[in-house]
Amino acid sequence: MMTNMIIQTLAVILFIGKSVSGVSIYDPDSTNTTSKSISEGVAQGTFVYTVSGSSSLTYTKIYQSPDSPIFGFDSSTGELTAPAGLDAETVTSYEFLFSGTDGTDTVYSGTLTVTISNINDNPPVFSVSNYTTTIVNTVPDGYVIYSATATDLDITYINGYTITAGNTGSTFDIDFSTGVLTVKTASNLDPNVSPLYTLTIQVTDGTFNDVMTIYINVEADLCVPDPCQNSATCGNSNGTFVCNCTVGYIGVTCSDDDPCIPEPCLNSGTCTVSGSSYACACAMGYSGVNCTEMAIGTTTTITTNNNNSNSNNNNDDDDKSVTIIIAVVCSVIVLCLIGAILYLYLLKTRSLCFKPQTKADIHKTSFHNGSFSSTKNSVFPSDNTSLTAITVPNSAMVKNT
Ligand SMILES: [Ca+2]
Ligand SMILES: [Ca+2]
Repeated sequence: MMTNMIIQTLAVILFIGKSVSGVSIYDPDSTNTTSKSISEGVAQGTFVYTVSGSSSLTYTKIYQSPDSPIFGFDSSTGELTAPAGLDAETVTSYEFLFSGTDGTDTVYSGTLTVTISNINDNPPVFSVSNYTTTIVNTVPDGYVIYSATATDLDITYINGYTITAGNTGSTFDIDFSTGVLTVKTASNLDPNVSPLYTLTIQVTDGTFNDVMTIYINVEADLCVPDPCQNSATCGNSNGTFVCNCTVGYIGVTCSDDDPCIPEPCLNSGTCTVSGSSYACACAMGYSGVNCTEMAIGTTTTITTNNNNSNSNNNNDDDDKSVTIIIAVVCSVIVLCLIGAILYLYLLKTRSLCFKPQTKADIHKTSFHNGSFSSTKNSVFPSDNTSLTAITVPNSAMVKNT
């Protein structure tokens, strides 16, 4: 577009005010444009447009965008013709600019736009070439089996879907517009008669076709009679039944109570079902089967009440042993403290009972009724040495008669 504007601007500068007699192409400084539409499927050389009806000028295609494929152009007649390889899915329009000269003066056209219209020149293609599924023999009429989809590179297209083979007894149906495959005659479904259907699905855009294969296995419904208990819902999966239990029940048939309801794990522990039992994932600082025990120096501890799990029971025993050891150590410390206090008390008491006496005090002592008396200065040292440090000789004692 920028190139186009530059060319037109130059044309205005160079040829403004000039005219070429008998020329019907566009005034170079006008904004006139015109358009033309051709099919992407036209043959090479097909006429597209005539720049001018005059035969007295020599014409030039001075501009084409995009520049490929190159449109044909006759400089004497001014005819524009289609190239080979037009593709509406790639380029939807082209723009052109022309000039005409009588040998002396030159004029330029306005912009010619050629639009490329779509035709159905691309086939539809299925997203997958085959699909396998399994249904049970109790599904109802209208049961959706598969939704076939095909893509088409054409700008616009209409695809239609049909079953072309394998639909024994018209057991199945497919929507022509949407490609949705359903069960049409459910009463035909019998795994003992036809355990497998192989359907050929075709898609067409009216010109081109594609096919895919759908394999449908038919199995007996294991949910009839319903094996699930306590209001559970039953489903078939890979040749067996699956019970979706309601809250509070577990087990293959939902016949067992959920051990996590009510919540057995305390102190923010998390309960998970483990077989027919449960396991508590304890919060930091707690341990034990139900996270009721304080854990010392431990992080999260997972325990279980599964009697078959010796390892978890051993963990509980270890926790108890640690607790007992700590209790014993504390008791010993307390007893030692009590013993020390008692010992100090006894020492103090004995000290008071046997307080050292001075020699004056002992001098005052007399023994009566067969006791002994002492003579001053014959027994005791001159100082106040305690009594226990003195030996009294027998000669110093006189028995009173
Ligand atoms: Ca098509
Ligand atoms: Ca097309």
